[in-house]
Amino acid sequence: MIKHFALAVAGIFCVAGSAQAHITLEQTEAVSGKAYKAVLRVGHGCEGKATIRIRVKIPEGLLSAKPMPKAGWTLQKILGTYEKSYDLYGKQVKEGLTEIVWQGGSLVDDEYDEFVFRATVAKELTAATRIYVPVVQECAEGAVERWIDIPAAGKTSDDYETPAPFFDVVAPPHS
Ligand SMILES: [Cu+2]
Repeated sequence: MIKHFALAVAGIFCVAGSAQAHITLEQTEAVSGKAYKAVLRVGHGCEGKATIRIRVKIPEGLLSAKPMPKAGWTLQKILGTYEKSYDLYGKQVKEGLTEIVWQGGSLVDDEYDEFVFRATVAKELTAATRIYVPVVQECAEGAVERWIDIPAAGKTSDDYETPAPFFDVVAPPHS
């Protein structure tokens, strides 16, 4: 009984600080007002179980998000209204994808894969803003990992077991 419990606890989270094993974004900087290609890196399943569904919350300020189709997976695109209206190449936009879901595939725990979408970083998002992209990873047998932790003041993502992937907005080179 005790042994079983210990194994279960050890299996819940990755070792703290092993960012490589979490779900993270490949490009940790995005230029304000420009397109950003978000590559979500999935380093493992949930407690050893295969990943069967990836749900991504598109954060406020990432406009006109478009997922990259992925062989073996079907896409679900959830349209929503932004909290604010944004100027996108002279046009006001206030709606777009607010969630993207890849499902129907199976990524076993000892293999690696990437899930990609592209979006425009609103120019209203100024340099030095950190943007979090919450992801829910669903696995076989109902297992789930919620990569949704956004650090409280005075903390960093490293302080959390399941940090949300993030990137930092940087200023355009010549503006
Ligand atoms: Cu991990």
